[in-house]
Amino acid sequence: MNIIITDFEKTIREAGNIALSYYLNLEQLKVEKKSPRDFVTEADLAVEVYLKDVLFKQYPQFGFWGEESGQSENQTNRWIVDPIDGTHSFAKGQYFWAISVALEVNGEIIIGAVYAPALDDYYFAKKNLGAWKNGQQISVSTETSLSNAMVSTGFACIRSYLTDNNLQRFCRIAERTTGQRRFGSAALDLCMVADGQVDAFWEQELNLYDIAAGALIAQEAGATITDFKGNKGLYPKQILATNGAIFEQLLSLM
Ligand code: 2AM
Ligand code: CA
Repeated sequence: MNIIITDFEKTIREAGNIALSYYLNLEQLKVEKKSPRDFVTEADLAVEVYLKDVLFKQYPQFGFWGEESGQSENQTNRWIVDPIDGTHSFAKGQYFWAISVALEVNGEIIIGAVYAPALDDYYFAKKNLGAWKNGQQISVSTETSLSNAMVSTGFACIRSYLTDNNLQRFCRIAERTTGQRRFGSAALDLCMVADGQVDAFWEQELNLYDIAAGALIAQEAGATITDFKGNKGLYPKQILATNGAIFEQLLSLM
């Protein structure tokens, strides 16, 4: 299906401006807990209300699934939205948080946008056509040695009280790599693999709305996306994204 999207970047950037208006006034921000380690702020809600409204008006043929408001009717072809990925970082005034919007048609993610307003970085990908950051085409790093690699991960599994808390895996991989980072937004982590800022990223216990857009961006930039056993595809409960060249080396440590 050839989907024409007009004014899409404008819509995403406007959502970013809404988030920024709260970010620049954090002392006034209302923060609530959805569960003991999971936050929602009024900014998350405002961004999602805006995106749901505009996307429904502009593309009435698609349904909507957002982290905060759940699923509308028509989940066959739908927007998958995380209004703020990295809410905790956002609420602390840090830089690494993003708006994540993906379009799924017939079970396939065909468009992905991740916008980090505090960095003013806009990542976009279209299935089979490539990935861009701020209008420039991007590709994964060319690092071939795991021992030289810079990797990133996250610990949503700890926040979800999972028995496998990623700590042993992290230690194992940290001992075999040069750099390790933890940015706190899975959507942005995947974009950083796409852009070659890190050579690989893995995390467990995520949701589709955290990774749908970022995984397409990474894949279109040349990344290999698998679960921890190396099965290709999108597995939110176990995602491993690498530049491809270090895939086998990292997979053996998962
Ligand atoms: P969020 O900021 O939208 O909640 C960071 O490790 C990643 O985990 C982020 O993408 C974050 O998304 C997600 N995350 C945060 N809390 C979580 C929880 N309790 N369970 C699962 N994922 C979570
Ligand atoms: Ca999220």
